[in-house]
Amino acid sequence: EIHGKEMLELCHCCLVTNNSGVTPSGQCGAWVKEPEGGHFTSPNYPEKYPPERECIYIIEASPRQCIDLFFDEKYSIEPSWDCKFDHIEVRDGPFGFSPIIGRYCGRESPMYVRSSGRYLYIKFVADGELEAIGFSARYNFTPDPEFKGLGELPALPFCEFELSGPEGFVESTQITREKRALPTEAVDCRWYVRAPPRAKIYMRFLEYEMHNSNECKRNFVAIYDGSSSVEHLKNKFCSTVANDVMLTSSLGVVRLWADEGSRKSKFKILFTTFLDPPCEGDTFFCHSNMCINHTLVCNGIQNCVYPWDENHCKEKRKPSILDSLDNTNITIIAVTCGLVVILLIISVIIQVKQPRKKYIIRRFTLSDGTPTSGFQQASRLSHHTTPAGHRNILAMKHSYSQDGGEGYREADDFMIYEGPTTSGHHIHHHQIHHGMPGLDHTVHRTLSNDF
Ligand SMILES: [Ca+2]
Ligand SMILES: [Ca+2]
Repeated sequence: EIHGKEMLELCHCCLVTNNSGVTPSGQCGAWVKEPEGGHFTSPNYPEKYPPERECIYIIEASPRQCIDLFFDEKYSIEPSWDCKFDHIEVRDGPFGFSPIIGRYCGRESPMYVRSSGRYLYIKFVADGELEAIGFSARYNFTPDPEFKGLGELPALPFCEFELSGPEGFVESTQITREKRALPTEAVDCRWYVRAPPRAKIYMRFLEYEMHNSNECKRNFVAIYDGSSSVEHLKNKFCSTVANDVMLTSSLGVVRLWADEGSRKSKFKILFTTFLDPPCEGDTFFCHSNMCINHTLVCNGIQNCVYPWDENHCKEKRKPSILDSLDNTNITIIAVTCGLVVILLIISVIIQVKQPRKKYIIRRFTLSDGTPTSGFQQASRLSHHTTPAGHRNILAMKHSYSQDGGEGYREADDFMIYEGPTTSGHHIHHHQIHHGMPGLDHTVHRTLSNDF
């Protein structure tokens, strides 16, 4: 048990100070790691290397350090034009696409290489025929001249997190929330995201901002696929954008490096674990080679690469809108509605009261009012007495068609109800109110005083 604990501590030490790796592991020669450096060789060195072999060695130095790499003089690789058969390739960075320093074969050796940053990528390739003794390389870590004067970096706080489940958030705010580091301290934090066996992990950036953008030595977010070892480093972001990452293993590691002056660097990643199709049980098919947990459908978070899991979720969204109405909102709506109703009532009262100076109400009935005729007529005969006492009679005949198609029709006969008449007035204005065809009509006639 004590041995196991020691191994763990040793391993942790390796990760921090000498996180170097080789792929495929166990097939690519020897690798001795020491705190200040180490050495590695091609397979079988100093015997001939085997045919059909591709080995990738990645060296990682601690923050503010770079790498000096020396090749042993006892060196030989099958020569070829442009080194297109067996060769060694050295790159300045952790990836196969990092800037190339050189490609070597025959008797030509890289001799000495210094990295510009914390990483070196070395690839050794042997084809199917003609072998040689290969190479042996030694490296040591040295302070990065770029950080001269800053001195040695103080010990970094231990900062690791464990996450699991069908989905979850990896976020930089967790560091301060859980008091893992002071705001003035540099951090090198890791989040281990564990999916069930056979499952994979999709990581989507919801938020990403590096305080010192494009200064990769000062701050970056890295994503590893399989372990936190450098050979499993999949992406490293330090510019203005970060892309979503699809992992192929069930262990994802997110790492944030931020020096003392970069602690405003922040990110938030949504991780979703998924299985390959065909989708079994009640898993949901994302249309992008992902089967996700059914609980992630319509949960308000886009888990699929395209929002298939959040489409057609209206039934579930409706109550959420109602739920969002709190008491204040309801009060405001109620008061507004009440005011509108009161204003309406007031305006109706004013409308009704104002022209009521003098009304003459006359009723008449259509003698041949056929209910289905679709038209109605309102006719009026009005008269008033002149000051001289003579009676003038004004007769007006109107016919209205309600549907427009019936056209004009004259009223044949009508009965007139004569209300009280007044003298000394002129007809000035009238209003006609329609009822249903054939029903009694009420005609309001307004008379106004001209004097
Ligand atoms: Ca060869
Ligand atoms: Ca979802």
